Amino acid sequence: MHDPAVLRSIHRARFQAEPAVFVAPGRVNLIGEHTDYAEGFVMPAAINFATLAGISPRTDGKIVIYSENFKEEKTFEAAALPAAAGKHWSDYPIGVAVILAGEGHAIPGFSLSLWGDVPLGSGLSSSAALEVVTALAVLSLIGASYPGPVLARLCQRVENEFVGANCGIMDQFISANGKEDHALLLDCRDLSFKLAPIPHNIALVIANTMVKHSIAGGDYPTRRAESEAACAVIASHRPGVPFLRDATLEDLEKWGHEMAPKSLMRARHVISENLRTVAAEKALERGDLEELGRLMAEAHTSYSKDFEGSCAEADAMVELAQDLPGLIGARLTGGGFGGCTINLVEQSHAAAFSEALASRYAARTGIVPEIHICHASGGAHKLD
Ligand code: GAF
Repeated sequence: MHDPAVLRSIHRARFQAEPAVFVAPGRVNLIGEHTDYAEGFVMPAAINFATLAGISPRTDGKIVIYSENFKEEKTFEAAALPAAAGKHWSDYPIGVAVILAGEGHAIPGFSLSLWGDVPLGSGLSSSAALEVVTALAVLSLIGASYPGPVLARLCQRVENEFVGANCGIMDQFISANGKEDHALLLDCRDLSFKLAPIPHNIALVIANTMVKHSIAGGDYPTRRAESEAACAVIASHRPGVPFLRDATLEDLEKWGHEMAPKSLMRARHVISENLRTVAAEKALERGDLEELGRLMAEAHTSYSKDFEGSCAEADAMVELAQDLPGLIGARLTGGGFGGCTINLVEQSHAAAFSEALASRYAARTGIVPEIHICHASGGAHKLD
């Protein structure tokens, strides 16, 4: 994580004011992909890449947001917040102000400095980190606060209602509620969760394919729509199935022939992924790492073949990891179509594993990957 003292001095120099400073992490999802918007299960962990925000009040009614990453400043009027997103990085922080205003909060002028090290467009939830850290900062400025799950919902609404990305709750939830050394088995229906301890001898090795990932593009909403179309077919026979969370593989056997072939494939992924995610938490809990690895491998195949959410580079990254010493399990993580793979690796092998994977991947694809040895971190909070 970047040094908060540096952000403080950036903020002071730019705005001549002392900021309150907050942090929100990115995330990696161990298993449970495209199940969140089906009200199913996910098992993410917050990671030690994060976005920092410094905030101080202003008296001129302006909201001035500076991004150290983009070296760019953007100004808004607090009394006339934008009605629509501008396809710009500032959509995320100003979207938070818009959603909070819609909740009845009076939004004052403020200066906000942002600086993060969550790799952008890599499927590690840089945008969720940006939303959550901004929400914490603005809420503290106006003397309000929300429980973590409510904060996560508000930030999800920034994506859904302001930015225009039809994502689920996973990324905002884990950024707001992550716990050091733990993954969370999250039930996306009622937002209850179970802490899943990650043993100290397991490293989270995150391998970036360097293929850009975006959930705003066409593929994410298309897959979501296809899976929801399958659910509608099941619901026409069995009304107790509002979401694929409620469906079974037997439902697909009975009524799959009424679905478009792609819809059937998407639904098979989502339904089986829910089962795998719950099973993976149990395997982790009883220390059955072989079973955990098997479930991750199965999840990747399902994501790649049935959901068609992978890409040649991510498939290669997973395949090339298979026989490396120390690997417990590998799969593509996050929204898909690029981004990163998550590799659970025995800590003592993590460095050699990363080096070998990087050179194999470069030799196979001609792309130099970025590989990070991460650990599960705490959720968003204020920094002293
Ligand atoms: C992206 C979305 F933002 C999440 O809500 C989730 O659907 C994920 O893709 C896929 O599991 O990260």
